[in-house]
Parts: sequence; C-alpha cells; structure tokens
Amino acid sequence: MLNRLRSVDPEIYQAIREEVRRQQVLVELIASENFVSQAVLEAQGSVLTNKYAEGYPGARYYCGCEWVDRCESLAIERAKQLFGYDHANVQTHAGTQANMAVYLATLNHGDLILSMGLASGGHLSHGYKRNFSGQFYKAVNYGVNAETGLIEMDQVRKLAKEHKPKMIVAGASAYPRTIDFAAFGEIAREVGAILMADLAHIAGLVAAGLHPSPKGHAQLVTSTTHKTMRGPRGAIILCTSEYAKKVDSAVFPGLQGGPLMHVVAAKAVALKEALSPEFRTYQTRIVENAKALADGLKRRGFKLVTGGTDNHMVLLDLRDKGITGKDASAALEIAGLTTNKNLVPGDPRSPGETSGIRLGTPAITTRGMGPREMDLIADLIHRVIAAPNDRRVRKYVREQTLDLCDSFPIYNGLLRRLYEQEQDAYDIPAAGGTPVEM
Ligand code: DSN
Repeated sequence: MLNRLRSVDPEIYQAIREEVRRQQVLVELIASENFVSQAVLEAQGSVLTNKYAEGYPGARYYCGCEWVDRCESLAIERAKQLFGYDHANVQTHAGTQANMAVYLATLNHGDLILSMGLASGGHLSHGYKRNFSGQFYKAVNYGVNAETGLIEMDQVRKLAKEHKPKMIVAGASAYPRTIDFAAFGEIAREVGAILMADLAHIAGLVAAGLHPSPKGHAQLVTSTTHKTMRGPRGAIILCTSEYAKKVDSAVFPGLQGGPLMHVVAAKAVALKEALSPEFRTYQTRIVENAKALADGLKRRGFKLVTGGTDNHMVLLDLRDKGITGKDASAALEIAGLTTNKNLVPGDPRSPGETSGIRLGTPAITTRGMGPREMDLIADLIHRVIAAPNDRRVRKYVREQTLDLCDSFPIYNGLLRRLYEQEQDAYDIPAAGGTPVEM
C-alpha cells in the first residue's frame, strides 16, 4: 500500500502518512469534515483521473468517454433519486463553484441577492464583499436575532419586500437549527424571486429525511458532497427542469473545462451509499450525537448559540469564558480536539479572532462514537477551556483523546500497515526508469 509512492516521492509519501496519523489520533470536531469510505477513496484514486471529458454524457468533445459517461450518468441518476429533483449536475469542483454556476445561470451582473450575512453564519459565496459573489452581484443580508441566534422570517420578508431581490439564498455554514425552506419559498413567491437552497452542511440530513427538503420550494439547490454527505471533496447542483440547460451551460463551458471524472465517480459511490438504509441510521446518529454534545456542554455551564441544535452542529459562545475562539481552538487542538474558531451573533471580535467555536459530529459519528463519548468530549472541552494554559490539564485531556481515538480506529488499521511495511524496505522496488505499474 502506497509502496510505489514511497519509492518515487518519499516527501509526499511522508506527508500522506503523517496526515493518516493526524486523522487517526485527533478527535475531529470540524463540522464540515468527515472520513470517506474505502470505496470512495478507491474510486477517487482511480485511473479515471486520466480522462478528459468536456461536455456531458453522450455529448463529449473527446473520444473514449464510454466508461466515464457511465460513471457520470450513475452519479446524476442517484443524485436525482436521493433529492427528488428533475435534474442534477455533478461536475462542479466545490461548493463555491456550484453557487457560482447557479448565479451565472440565473442572474445578470449587478442583480440583487438576499442572503444570510457571513457574520450571522452565512457563506462567503452568498454575496460577501470580498468574494466574487459580492463583487459581481449586489447583496442584502438577513441575519439572526442577536439574543436567540435564530433566523427571523419576518426580517427576511421585510427585506425581500423592500429590496425585491432577483434571488433569495437559503442556507448557512454556521447555523445549528432547522432552515424553514417552505417559509423561504413563500417569501420568494411573494416577491417574484428565485429561491436557491445551499445544502452544503445539511445535505446528508435532508437526504435521510431528518431535515425538511427544499423540494417544492427552491428551484435550485447546491451542495458540497464531503460534509454530512461523506463523499469526496466536491459539489453538485440540483434543479427543476426549467433550469437544467442553463445550469449545465453555466458549469460547462461557462465555468469549467474538463470535469474531474475520478471525483465524479467517487460522488456516484457516495450517492449510492447515501441511498442505503445504513446512511439514514448514520445521519440519525449524527443528530443524536450533536444533541448529546450540546447537552453535555450546557450541563457544564457553556452558552450555546440558539441554546442547542437541530442538526450536526453546535456553536459555542465563549464571551462569558474570557477566551477568544482563536485561543480556545488552539488550546483544544494541542489537547487532541480539532475545531474551528467561529463568529457568534453580535460578535464584537474580528473573524480572525472570534468569540466562539463551531463543533460538529459527522466525523466522530463515522468513527462509531455515540452519546457516551459525546459526554466525555464535552467534559474534555470544559477542562481545556477552564484552564487553557495548564499543562497538566492538556496532558490529561491528550491522554483521554488518544485513548478515544484508539478505541474508534479509522481505515481499518491503515496507519499500522504503513508503519509495518516501512519495516521491510527490501520489498520496495527501485524508482528510476521503471514503467508505470498498476
Ligand atoms: N469551509 C466550509 C465550512 O467549514 O463550513 C464552508 O465552505
């Protein structure tokens, strides 16, 4: 395993091996990260990376596309089946590019978008002034109530009526509660706007029926495939039939040349996994774990934005703890808990510092952890935040997180196998001048 790489490029081999180790030995609480299956890894690491396939299945600009056509058609059919939309485009490389494609397909330069503000939990690509979306289009933002942390549909309606946006964007990067797509749809219809739902974070929950679907409300949907969806890094677009041609043209030739067919195939695998009953069980556990983590933190005196969670995410407001999100996430990382700093509603600090941290349960749920481990993690977070510079606390917490990671291994002992292989250097063939081996 990875023997050829080790021989040809020991530096990259070492970086990958150390990343395997890092993923194995840290408790991954970044809400947007996950661990893909072995099957997804195999599809993504396949020879499909060699193939140019500009165009779409059955209408490519290159010969020899019969097998990549098969992969892409399967991905498209599975995405349509999973989310119930008329059309799917599975070629976009990332969530921001999926949003870009939807804007290109539906808006003119300078048109107005109504979206959630970045400081309230929205995303860069929803019209932030330093992102293309805020430079090519005008954006007006709704936010959340500074006290409750909740989106107020009255405010959304008021802004929609006042500004008459061409598009309303419903979706967030840091919002721990249910998004009311039906209410967004109603407002969009009232003002004649198009509704786009960005499911990047919650797509897995929507697919499993644990969060209301935007179907019937949003004409266009974007999502990443690597967060709760547990697929390869990438994105998809779903839409009603009236937007199908426009979306496909916006992706290619509008924004991209050749699609990453190895990633498209890996998306197909992840979408197949998402259609299984086990995926629904997995998503149910993600939500149960997030609730258990939220409860454990509340019992230990933490203030949570919105007071809890409906999804996979918990937002900690640290303003009463005398520590910034930046310092808290750094102390937690040393102790073996990976998180990210995050703005909280009404945050007086900058995005580089913040007063909060965001936690998520998709990755630790993939490892098999459950409510008991969530309570332990809440306890460990509490200990670190209470004494971020205490070396004894850090040592204790690090030992606990290492034990936890040992009890819930990932990739079937891959790290151990790599180390074992390295013991036997004679097995490794010479690098120079050898033909490409499979
Ligand atoms: N970076 C992603 C997240 O962490 O939510 C959004 O793009």
